[in-house]
Amino acid sequence: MAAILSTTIASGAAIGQEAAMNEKHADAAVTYRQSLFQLIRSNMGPLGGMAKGAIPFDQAVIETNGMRLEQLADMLSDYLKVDTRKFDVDTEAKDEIWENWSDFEGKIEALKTASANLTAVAQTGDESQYRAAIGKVGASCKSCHDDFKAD
Ligand code: ASC
Repeated sequence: MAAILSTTIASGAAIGQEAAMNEKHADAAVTYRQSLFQLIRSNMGPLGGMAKGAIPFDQAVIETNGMRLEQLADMLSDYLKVDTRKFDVDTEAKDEIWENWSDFEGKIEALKTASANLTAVAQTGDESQYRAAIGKVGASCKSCHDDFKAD
């Protein structure tokens, strides 16, 4: 364990991260993490439409997508831990993700919490709470993008 720890520190990566080994590894990591974000986006899309009033509230969709968002959020740490900073990859992921890894993990936790809350709210069937609960999920997306996404 001590040997693993010192090796990790010497390579400059924080605990929980791993440096991409080569360009191919880095490119694959970008493809996989962008795929995960696309699934998050796909599940967030209808919820955003409901919160805006563009489509009617649908309890079943809110419950399903809330559960999926929690599950997808649970994968974020694994898919983002591959540190691609040393490679010339086409990415909107900011270096700060790996520089401030514990802050980044805090943002992931916020998405998990907001998603679990959304599912719980949908299960109550109290439509008056839907918009605010969706808003909390959207706010967790934005809070992370503000710090960690280049756009
Ligand atoms: C979405 C989406 C995001 C977030 C963000 C919230 O639906 O695609 O990136 O919500 O816009 O502010």
